[in-house]
Amino acid sequence: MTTQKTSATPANATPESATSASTERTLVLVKPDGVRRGLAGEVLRRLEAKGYALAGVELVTATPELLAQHYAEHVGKPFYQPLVDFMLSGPILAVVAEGQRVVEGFRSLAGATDPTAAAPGTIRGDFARTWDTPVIQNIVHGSDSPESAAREIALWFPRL
Ligand code: RTP
Ligand code: MG
Repeated sequence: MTTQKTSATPANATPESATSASTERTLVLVKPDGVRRGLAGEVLRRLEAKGYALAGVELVTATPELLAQHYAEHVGKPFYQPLVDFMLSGPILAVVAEGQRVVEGFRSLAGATDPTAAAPGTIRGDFARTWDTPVIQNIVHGSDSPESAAREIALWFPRL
């Protein structure tokens, strides 16, 4: 009996290893509420199960300066200081995920900003709810455009 390869596709040509000019990166943050509740692994699991690659993972404690840059678009809004206080309330798992259309793809995995409205099956829909807190707590952050992703990755992973 002869042994035969069962696939004509070389192992290094699987979709999982394909990087190209269209490969995108996004910044995902498991916010302090997510880390406190032991959901960091669940967020990584969902990213990997969807097929995205992890290009960087680091547990970090934010600073007011880093958050002022990260949330520059929200400086001056009524929820800005509560948001900063919340993001300083514990460690954050910072993740760079990679794949075609990953920015849009992770926003879809995360679900709506308002966790009460977020669809079941999404991270926020499954694991977050509304509380009587000064700012919405919704487990994860995901960059909202490839341009935001590049800016945010440079802030959280200066060596990547
Ligand atoms: P994120 O930046 O965290 O991925 O969330 P997002 O794009 O869905 O929402 P964004 O408008 O960028 O707001 C950033 C985070 O601020 C908190 N937030 N609280 N009215 C409120 O209390 C309020 N609005 C926004 C949330 O934690 C939101 O994710
Ligand atoms: Mg945002």
